[in-house]
Amino acid sequence: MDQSNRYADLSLKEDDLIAGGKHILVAYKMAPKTGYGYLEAAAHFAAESSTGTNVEVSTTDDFTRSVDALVYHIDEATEDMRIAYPIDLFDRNVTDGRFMLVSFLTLAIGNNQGMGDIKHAKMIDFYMPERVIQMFDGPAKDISDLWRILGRPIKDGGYIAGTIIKPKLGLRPQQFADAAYQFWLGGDFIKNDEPQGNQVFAPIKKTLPLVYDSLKRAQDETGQAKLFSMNITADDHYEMLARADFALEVFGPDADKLAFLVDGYVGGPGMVTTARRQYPGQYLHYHRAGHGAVTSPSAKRGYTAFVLAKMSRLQGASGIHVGTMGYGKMEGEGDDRGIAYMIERDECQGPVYFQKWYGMKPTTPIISGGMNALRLPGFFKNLGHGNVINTAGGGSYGHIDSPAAGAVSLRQSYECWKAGADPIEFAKEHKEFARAFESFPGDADKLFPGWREKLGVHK
Ligand code: CAP
Ligand code: MG
Repeated sequence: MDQSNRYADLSLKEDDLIAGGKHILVAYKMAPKTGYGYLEAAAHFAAESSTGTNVEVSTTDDFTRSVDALVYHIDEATEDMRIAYPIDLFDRNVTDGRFMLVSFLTLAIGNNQGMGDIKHAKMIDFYMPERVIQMFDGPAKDISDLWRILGRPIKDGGYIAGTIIKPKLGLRPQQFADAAYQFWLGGDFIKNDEPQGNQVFAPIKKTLPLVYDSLKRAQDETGQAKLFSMNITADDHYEMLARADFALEVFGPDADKLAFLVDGYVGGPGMVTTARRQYPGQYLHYHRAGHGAVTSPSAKRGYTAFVLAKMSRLQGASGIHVGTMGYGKMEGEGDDRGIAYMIERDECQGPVYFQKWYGMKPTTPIISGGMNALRLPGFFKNLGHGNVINTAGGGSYGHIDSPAAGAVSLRQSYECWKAGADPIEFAKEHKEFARAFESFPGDADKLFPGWREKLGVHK
């Protein structure tokens, strides 16, 4: 049934919709199945994403039609399809009237992801009007809170050298705590790896007190504050709280140095909001493991990594992994810098929409995935700044001298970029950075050909 006379209005102007402030706008890359007209399929998509189904129903009245989602732009050649969703369509909390991300997803990326007349559709951007921005939680803590704890300027406080306890799984409590101590002797920030939790060989109740002891010893040894991002991911809301409450009790007077990590993609919006609302005093670290299933450029459905990161800021992630923009081991490219800009700035142009955040706290770009001291200078050059958290697992625990040397090499890499220095020349004056060349010779050969001769290193 062609519903384009109801669920499409190509006369609507995007600027008017934005000025009106009454619609959430969503841009998709959409293609219909063979045999379906583009506008017909788009209108059905909008129907199914708002008030309709595949047939007219007798219970529809004029009010219903007033909250129809409307296709307002199509370009079949580029698969560009945009829908205006009246903001009253979306579910609101009975407790405090706020918006909930799950409702945005249920409508904008819900049944429309499996319709018989749609070949594929992927959300590439969305626009939230000011009133909606006001009605999402947004971050409670941001990177300035971490810089303050680290004794840095709370504006442009710079690079936070981090790691992930490796191996990913298989360390018993004392070994885990020792690995943490070793890194903290040189670095700032340690996270659980995304699957690390309460495994039987490393129960949180044994491991965490040892980790806190490592943190205190490293602080005493270095005279610097240290940070730990603890994974509280769990299916059960109360299990999450049990983990978080225990951790806060263990860290006691150092509880501000404890961030909470959630595997937000596999855990879903509810888990992120649980952490954000139950623990507003803690930095909320959003790990996105699994996101590639829908965000990968090879996926024609779902939404992009850009959309995922933008949604996380609305939900209140203090920081989210944004990839390594082609410099690390995960999928990504230089233009992904736009993901970082969208979550850290107060206004930014996305792939389709210019978004203002009206003072909502920024979400920190967290850079992780195959990074080491050799890969960072190129990364910083591409991004244009170093106000990020970088977590390098292999890049720290794979350093041939020690995890602490790995951490120092990461920080030296940032200093090298900031000084605009030539990495080879910089390495001649900075041992840990120089030893990163020998630690990761494959990267060194690729990034700095002839490095051995220049640094006097023989096989
Ligand atoms: C990195 C990492 C990160 C992923 C996340 C891992 O370890 O801990 O979880 O890179 O990817 O488990 O692989 P390494 P993203 O530093 O040893 O590579 O940040 O793109 O979500
Ligand atoms: Mg990991």
